[in-house]
Amino acid sequence: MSGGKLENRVALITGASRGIGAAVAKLFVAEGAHVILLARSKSGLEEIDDAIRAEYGDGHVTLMPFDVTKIDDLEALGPTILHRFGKLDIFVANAGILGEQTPVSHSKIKDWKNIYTTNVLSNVQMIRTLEPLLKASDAGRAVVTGSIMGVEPHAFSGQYGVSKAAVMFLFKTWAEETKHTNLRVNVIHPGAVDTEMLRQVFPGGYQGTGLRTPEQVAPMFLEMVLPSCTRHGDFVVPEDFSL
Ligand code: NJP
Repeated sequence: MSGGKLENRVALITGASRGIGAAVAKLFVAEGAHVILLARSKSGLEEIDDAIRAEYGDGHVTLMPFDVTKIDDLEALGPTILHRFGKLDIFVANAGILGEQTPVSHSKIKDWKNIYTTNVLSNVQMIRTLEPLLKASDAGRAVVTGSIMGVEPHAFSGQYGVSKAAVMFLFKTWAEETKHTNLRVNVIHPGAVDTEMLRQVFPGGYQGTGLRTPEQVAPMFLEMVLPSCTRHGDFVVPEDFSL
């Protein structure tokens, strides 16, 4: 909104049709950003758009129904955003899937290829196509939603853990490559968040401590994309969380 912390910023948020990405989108709009929401589900995106319009009015959201596994088509994302908006200030790399929960010895190569394409290769392609825009911004910001499962191995979650370890390493590497630019790149560990993905991991209900709502973790993303943010190449974790 006018006078918000993200006034005049244009933000791309992937995985914005529900869960963490949708909550981040609402917070960014509340702070004055224009958000480009990307996910496969058109109806999911429209639902978030309706909720944002009801609260903040028209003109704050652009919907981009898209499947990030279409790697070759993703190459056009940067030029498309440049043509439509003239710039991009913020990239939230949040889309992700859980993959199959199965022992490595029983897992199928086709499932590994699918999760690696969704969680890792799509982000390589987005970095390739978006970096020129983010570097051209006066305060380009990028964050990826990481996971503790990519730090500590969990039985039966190999596909997810390996893909999350890879994408976090990817963003840390990108941070090394951009440390002398205006761009700030960080990895956010949200902890356990009550979303569809968590319900897939714990179909009987999450029994651990520290469960948060998507709305409770969204401020971590806001902090990392503010023009005033100086953190770079960091793992960002909730206050009561240690790695
Ligand atoms: O999960 P969920 P979260 N192309 O399933 C989208 C990480 N994380 O909010 O395509 C484009 O509600 C999907 O949209 P759709 C996690 O690894 C979570 O929890 O319409 N988009 C939806 O919007 C992930 O990186 C926890 O199905 C695609 C979104 O991704 C991020 O948080 C803990 C897509 C997934 O939303 C958000 O997940 C943690 C594709 N091919 C990290 N495939 C947690 N929840 O506890 C999926 O440490 N999407």
